[in-house]
Amino acid sequence: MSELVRSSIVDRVAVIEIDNPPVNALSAGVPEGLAAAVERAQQDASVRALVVVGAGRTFIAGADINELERAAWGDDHALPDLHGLLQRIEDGPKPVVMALHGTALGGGLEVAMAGHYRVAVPDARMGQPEVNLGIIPGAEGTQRLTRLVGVEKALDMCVSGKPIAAAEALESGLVDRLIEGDLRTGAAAFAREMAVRRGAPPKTRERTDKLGTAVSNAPLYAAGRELAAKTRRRLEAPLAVIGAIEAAASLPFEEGCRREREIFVECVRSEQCKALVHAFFAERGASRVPDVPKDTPTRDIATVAIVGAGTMGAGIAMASVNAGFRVILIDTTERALEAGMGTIRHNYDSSVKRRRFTPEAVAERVARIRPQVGYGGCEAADLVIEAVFENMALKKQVFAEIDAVAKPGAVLATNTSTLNIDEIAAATSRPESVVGLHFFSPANVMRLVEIVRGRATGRPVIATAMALAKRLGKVGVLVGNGPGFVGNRMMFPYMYEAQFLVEDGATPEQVDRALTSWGMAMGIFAVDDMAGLDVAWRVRRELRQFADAGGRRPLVADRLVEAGRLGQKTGKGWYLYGEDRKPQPDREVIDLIERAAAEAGIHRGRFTDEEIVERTIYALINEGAKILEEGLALRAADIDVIYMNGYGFPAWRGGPMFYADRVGLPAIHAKVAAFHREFGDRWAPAPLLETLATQGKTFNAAERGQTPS
Ligand code: 3H9
Repeated sequence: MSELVRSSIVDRVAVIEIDNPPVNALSAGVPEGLAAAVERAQQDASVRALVVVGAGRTFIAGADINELERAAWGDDHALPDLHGLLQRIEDGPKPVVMALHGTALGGGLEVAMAGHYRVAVPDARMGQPEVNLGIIPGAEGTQRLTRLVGVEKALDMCVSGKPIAAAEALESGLVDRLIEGDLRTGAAAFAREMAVRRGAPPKTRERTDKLGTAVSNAPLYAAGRELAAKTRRRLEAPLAVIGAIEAAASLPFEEGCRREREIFVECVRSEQCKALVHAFFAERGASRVPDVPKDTPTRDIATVAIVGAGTMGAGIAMASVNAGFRVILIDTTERALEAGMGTIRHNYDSSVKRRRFTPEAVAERVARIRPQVGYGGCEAADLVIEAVFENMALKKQVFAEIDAVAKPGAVLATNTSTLNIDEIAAATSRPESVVGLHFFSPANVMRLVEIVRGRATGRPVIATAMALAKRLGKVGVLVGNGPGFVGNRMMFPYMYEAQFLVEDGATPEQVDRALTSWGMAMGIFAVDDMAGLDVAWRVRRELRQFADAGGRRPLVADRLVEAGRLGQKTGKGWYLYGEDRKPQPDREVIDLIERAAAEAGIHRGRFTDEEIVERTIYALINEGAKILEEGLALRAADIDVIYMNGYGFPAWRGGPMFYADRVGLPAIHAKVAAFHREFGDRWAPAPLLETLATQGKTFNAAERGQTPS
């Protein structure tokens, strides 16, 4: 018997257990082992019913994404095919009960739906998240799910990729019973009950009662497409999956399955699948730090003190209470604290309106935040996060004060987005406890945290910061201590190039449109307005490295700040903002740009969207290559994770470094070298880009061992 699948018989019920840690993925050997165990139990005269259950923390979390990745890169042998297994489960004469806990996702839910019945523990979740990997369910999931829950619900689950809770699964017909108490015992009892029912056990594939008609389904498909276009912009799989659900409702089961498989295979081979699978592993790989092994001891955190109740501090406080921590929110005046608590209440109010939280849950969270003037009580904090103004002198003063009150063993973190961690740590008597936690605004929403390692930062402190990011539901990426760390350092050449394009003849609107059509969540000028133009202005003054770009100084941004145009908060920046906060082009800005260009003797021309994208995105890539070479990022994939989670880079393009790999480094290098000749020093190709391009290598290949095609 395969060790991945075990069977035992308890009181005439065969309990088949899948044991493939960590998440019982359907890796090679699991489907075969499961099919053999089902076959044996069906043949065994002493068995009346079967229960399939997952060992460890979950039922099956889906196909093995490693195999999927190999298939995406051209290895057809790795393409998972579960048809034989599903048929064997569904066609057997004895009832098969799928017992779900943890998460039944993707191929896991597909296996579960081939069973005759499903039972689940109340905190189990079920979903078809395949679209997040650029594919659709490929093991008859679209066909069975549509039959079990109906077209509307199937569309919702498959297009959004979001799992549903067990209670919702029960209500929609996906699950037959919830089991309180021990799952195996409850599932076996349920199986015995079903075994005495007359007739053959029900087959999902024979059901037609929820399939609707062409007329009743047409508006549902239209709504599904609208939802996909709105919420999953430019993604191919969410639209593709609607085609498979249409097939489920309009074709006989076998034909529907064939159609689903065709679409699945097409999606697996797509560029988007390669990128999204890269994103999946890149995110998980980011937590691996070579000299900080997984078993590094971490410090316990229950109470978090946050110094600074501004927008950032308030967002971090929300993220912290959402994760179950107690929070002390510190500022220098009652007024500042009231404003901070006001921001927090306002944000939670809108979550209640959007039904994300109940009013009771919000009240409980807010009650866990203790606003406080001064550092009294700060000695109780296990972690202190400084979130004051971006100014070195102020940060040093705050750290000296924190050092005086924080208990031994507390982690001291700074939320600086650009400043030198070592200098900040030197203001304390315990630099080994100091780490950067660079949250992104709004901190209660954005998933990225750059964890900045100073020269003295201790390994347990890094491990604690990594664990904290996970507990906060965020993705932590370790970066080195250089100006701007990784994300913001790359942002400057990208942003400046956009500003030069505007001085050279484009408009902010044209640049932003080119970038958003290419896939960026927002245009760079809209981002600058949202962050506040004074932020970059201050950085330009604080850090000489960012004052210009290889000799050329942007002309317009400073003038906008001097004119009081600080972005959204003042109602105008690169754009004009009305009540609706939508950016409107502003003639005044265009005049200012034209004047600045004329004074500097710049000849203004025209640009295609392609030129705009190349100048901005390639600036990002070239800087990324320098960062990689300097060791500020551990791997190219980490840079990808940072850009996809913190800067609105489209995940379906896999991040800037993965995108560069796919375009081909020789082509990127040739273009960068041409820009170098045309525009001078700021475009000097990164030596690493040059080397890899010459050797025919890629940024990401070494990391995942994949063969770029
Ligand atoms: C599919 O099923 C296609 C079918 O329709 C077609 C069939 C023909 N495979 O996330 P975590 C690893 S597509 C391989 O940190 P958590 C993960 O890399 C699949 N490995 O844990 C990590 O490894 P490491 C549809 C997987 O508790 C470790 O497990 N299914 C897989 O925060 C822990 O992961 C999905 O898309 C996998 N399927 O969350 C589900 N899943 O420790 C994807 C995880 O070496 N998975 N690993 O870094 C998830 O959403 C989360 O992992 C899960 C656990 C919620 C399960």
